[in-house]
Amino acid sequence: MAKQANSYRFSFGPWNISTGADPFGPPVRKEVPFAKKIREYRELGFTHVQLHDDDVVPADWDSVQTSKGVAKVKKMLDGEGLTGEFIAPRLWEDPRTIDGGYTANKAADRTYARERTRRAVDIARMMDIDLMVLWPAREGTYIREAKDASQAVGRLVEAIDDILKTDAKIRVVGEMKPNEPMDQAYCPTVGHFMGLVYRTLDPKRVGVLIESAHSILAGLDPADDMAYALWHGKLWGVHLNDQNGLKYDQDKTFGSVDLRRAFNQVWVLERAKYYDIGVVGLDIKAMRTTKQADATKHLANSLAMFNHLLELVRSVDAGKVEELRAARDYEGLERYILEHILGRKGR
Ligand code: 3MF
Ligand code: MG
Repeated sequence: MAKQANSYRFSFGPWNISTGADPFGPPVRKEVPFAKKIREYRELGFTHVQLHDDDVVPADWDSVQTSKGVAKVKKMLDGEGLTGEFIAPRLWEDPRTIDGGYTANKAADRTYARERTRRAVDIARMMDIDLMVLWPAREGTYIREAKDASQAVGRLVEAIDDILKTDAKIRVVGEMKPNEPMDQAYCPTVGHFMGLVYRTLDPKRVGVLIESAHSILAGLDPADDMAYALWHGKLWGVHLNDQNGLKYDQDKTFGSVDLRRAFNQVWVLERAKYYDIGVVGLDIKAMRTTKQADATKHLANSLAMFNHLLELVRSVDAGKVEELRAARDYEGLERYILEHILGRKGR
């Protein structure tokens, strides 16, 4: 279906409809079957589905089972008029990835990670998806002495090269996060990852996905991180959400902590005509207190906030902003922006 001019497309991952289990307590909502989740997308205003390899088919299926399983999911998505946005190898749950995937100390574990990733590329190909997301969850350490950090960086580049060699069309995006589950990730920020991009076999096919909360956890501003990646022509995915300070990764509703920070993310995306580049992805957790019947409200709320902020961004008086910039009147600019966000137009 053709996309309307200037209109954004939205995605979320099936894991965003969750049971509410956390490290301190069991599920509080029922597991919603995958097929039922898929039926929610259109109704909520989403057209694209973010997928891990094992959201599509279990990781231990052989190639025959895998092809059949993938075809079934592809048909399910087609039937709902949905498109897969990306495939991400889920490298952090298997016993062989306890010490990391690509950077594990044990050679057999690294081999598992690389094989599983190649299998994820095959799944992407079967689903007509040309984007692979790498969130290097356990590629880091709890203590610095555990691994050789320089060697680990090289291993990350080799793992990306492996993907590029497996399929001539696949594009790879790194989704960087500074901590959690690890104390320190080897590639903690977008900037770090960009430093690797140009050392891969085919930099044209390697970019980044920026998650708001991950930038915030690194003490950075997500809008500036996005602008940085956009300058490189490398922002091919976003995970919009929000984060209240430097603690565990919260994946809160977009704009729910800091509306101005969210406004600036939308502003940067809009100025770059991101609607022609990629899909606006959300990565949001429902509160544990959320009842079963409201298990998708956080997604609807985030989408609504994006659209409200987009309206504000599109109604910014660009001339006025330029005038205030030229006069170096940033106090005036701050007032204008705050009043604008508050909807106090013309006062
Ligand atoms: C962790 C994340 C991940 C990634 C996902 C797809 C489980 O903080 O954000 O969610 O988004 O693996 O890239
Ligand atoms: Mg994410």
